[in-house]
Amino acid sequence: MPDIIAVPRTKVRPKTERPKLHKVILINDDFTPREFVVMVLKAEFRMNADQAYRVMVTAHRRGVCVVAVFTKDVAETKATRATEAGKAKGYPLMFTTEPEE
Ligand code: TYC
Repeated sequence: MPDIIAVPRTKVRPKTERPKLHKVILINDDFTPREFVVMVLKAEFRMNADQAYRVMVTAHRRGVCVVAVFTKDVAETKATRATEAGKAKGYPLMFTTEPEE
């Protein structure tokens, strides 16, 4: 009797998890000048004047505003650089990051 070789008919497709994106969040404060916030947003996040102004005003009115999403490394680097830009001028300007759901 010939051997029966079972051929698996289901394809194994290993799922590659997409790396989670991280939000950069701008936090309002009472001291950093509006124009400075706009300048940092333009420089670090490559926003135009209009985009930067809208993000700044949203944080000013609501307390926080999502600036953009990036991979974890890029989000953390940009948030740190932008926060440092404020610190260098003596402002308490703060950018944080958090993973997207
Ligand atoms: N609230 C600041 C002011 O009135 C401006 C400001 C906006 C500061 C957004 C931080 O994330 C910020 N001068």
